[in-house]
Amino acid sequence: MRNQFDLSAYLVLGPENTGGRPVHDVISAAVRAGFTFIQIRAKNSDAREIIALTRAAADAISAQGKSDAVALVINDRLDAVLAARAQGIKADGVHVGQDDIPPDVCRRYLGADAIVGLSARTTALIDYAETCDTSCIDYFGASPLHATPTKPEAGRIATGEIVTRSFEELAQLHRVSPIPVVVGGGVKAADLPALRETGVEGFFVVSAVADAPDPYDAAAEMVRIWRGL
Ligand code: TZP
Ligand code: MG
Repeated sequence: MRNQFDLSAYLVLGPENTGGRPVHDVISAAVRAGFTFIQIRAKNSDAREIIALTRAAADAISAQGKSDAVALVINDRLDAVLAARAQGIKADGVHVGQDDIPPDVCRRYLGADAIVGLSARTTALIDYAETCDTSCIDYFGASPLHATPTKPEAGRIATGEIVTRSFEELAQLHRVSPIPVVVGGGVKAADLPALRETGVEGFFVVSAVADAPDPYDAAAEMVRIWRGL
C-alpha cells in the first residue's frame, strides 16, 4: 500500500464525530462518493473498540472492492494497528503526531509496506519539512486551515492563540516537502478550490463529512470540487 496511496480526499473519524450513526456507515458513504483515504481517530475508545471500528471500516472498504485503492490507517495507536493486523484485518498503517510514538519506531514494527503519516507541528512546519528525516514517513498532515471545534487545540501556541495555516504557507510547504502533504482543520467545500491551487496532494476533514446531514452528498460534493469537475 505504501507506494500507491491517494491522499486526495481523506476522511478522519471516530464514534464521537458521527452524530450517533455507525462509523462504518459514514465510511461506506464517503468511499462510495470517492474518498480515497480513511483514518480511524477514536480518542475516547479503548483498544478493543478501535480494533472493532477498524475491522468494520476494512469490511466497508472491501465490500466496494476498494481495499487496494483506499488506505485505512489508525490515529496514534501503533498497538491497535499491530493487534488488528494480527487478527487478519487489513490496517494499512498509522498516523502519528510529533508527540506520539516516533515514526521510525512505527516503521520498524509495521514493516516496509505500511503507511506512516506524521502531523507536522504548526510552528516551524516548513523548517521541519526541509530538515527532518522523511525516509520513514510517507506523508505530512498540516493543520489547521481554520480553527475548528473538532480539535480545539489544533494550532494553539504557547500564548493560547490559534495560529492557522495560510494558503501561501501551504504552497511553500508543498514546494519544499519531499513527501506528499494533506491539509485539514475546519476545511469545508468552499475552501477546496484555493487549497487545490497550493499544490498540496489532498484535504482531510472530519465534520464536513462525518457530521453532515447526508455524508454521501457532502463527500461527493467535495470530491467533485477537488477534481475540478
Ligand atoms: N487534526 C488537525 S485539525 C483536526 C485534526 C484531526 C480536526 C479537523 O476536524 P474538522 O471537523 O474537519 O474541522
Ligand atoms: Mg496524536
